[in-house]
Amino acid sequence: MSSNPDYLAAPDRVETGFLSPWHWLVTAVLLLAANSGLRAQVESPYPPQRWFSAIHFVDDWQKTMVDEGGALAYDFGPGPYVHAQTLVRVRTAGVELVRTHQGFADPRVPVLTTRFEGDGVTSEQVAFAVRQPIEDTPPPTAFRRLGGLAGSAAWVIADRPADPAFRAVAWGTAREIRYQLRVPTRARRTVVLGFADSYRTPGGLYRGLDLRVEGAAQRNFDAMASGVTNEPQAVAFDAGDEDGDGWLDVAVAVPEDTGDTNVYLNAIWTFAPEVEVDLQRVIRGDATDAAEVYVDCGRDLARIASTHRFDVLEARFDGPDVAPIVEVDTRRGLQVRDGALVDRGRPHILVRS
Ligand SMILES: [Ca+2]
Ligand SMILES: [Ca+2]
Repeated sequence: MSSNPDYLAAPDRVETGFLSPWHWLVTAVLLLAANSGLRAQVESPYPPQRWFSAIHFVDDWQKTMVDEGGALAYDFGPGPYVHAQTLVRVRTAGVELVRTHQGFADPRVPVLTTRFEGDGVTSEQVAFAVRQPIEDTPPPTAFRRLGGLAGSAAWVIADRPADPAFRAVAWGTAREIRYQLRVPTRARRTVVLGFADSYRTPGGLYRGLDLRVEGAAQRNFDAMASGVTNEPQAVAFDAGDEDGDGWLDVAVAVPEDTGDTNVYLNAIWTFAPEVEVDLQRVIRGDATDAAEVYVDCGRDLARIASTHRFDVLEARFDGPDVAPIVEVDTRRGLQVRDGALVDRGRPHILVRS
């Protein structure tokens, strides 16, 4: 691209006062490129082996990605961040399809096309998102999350029968996780926090957690002290609304001596003081019906979303005897119901042909 001395000298002539010289220079370069009539081409002789393309909207609560193989990719976890814990792809039985193309027709429109070929079969798969406002006011919850809402709906497959709330996890990236639980003013409650770590292995990085529950003494907790990955565990607190605001404050904070400043929390239960709490029953999910407040931490964004989100993967095949297969690889606890896969009672994956 040629440079034009008149354009580069332009900052000296700016008199309006609100444009910085830097802003003016950037704008001028863009105009020059647009007027040149040239089509820029970026060559990538050494592409990465793996990549993701975004198909969500700028202000979207759901950030869906598509991997280099055309699969919808979800549930990136708090370690390792780069692996999707849920992948949805369409392939064909008995035919090895190889990707021949992937790209956006227009970089400003998040509709991604991936093409495949193999054994006389071709396939074109188009991924895009659609959203629709939620008209109904969501029912009030007896809890709320403060600060960041980061989390993953599919991080843990517990190593034993456990409450489904252990799967999804709230996390704080170098900051506290904070929840407030509704209680009668100045009431006391037993608060149980649930943890399971799917990332670390025995002897690995130390990631302790400082647990702060209003009205109870602070405790330090390390789920890997047991030496078991994916083990659901629970810690009970004799808590109370000491400041009389009608909320019990819960925080999982970063200890000073930690080797990993990212903290996590899988579930919360509160019980009336007269309820005898057996932590093994809580872990199994057998005490959840007796809880006054039950929080499946890690699903916070979906709970407060103002739009429904639909991701569409439209797959077309051309060739003899094509038998498409929808393949779902996930840590979510999906169940088949009425021809759909449902996640905790809600439709999650539908297939139409
Ligand atoms: Ca959870
Ligand atoms: Ca309080």
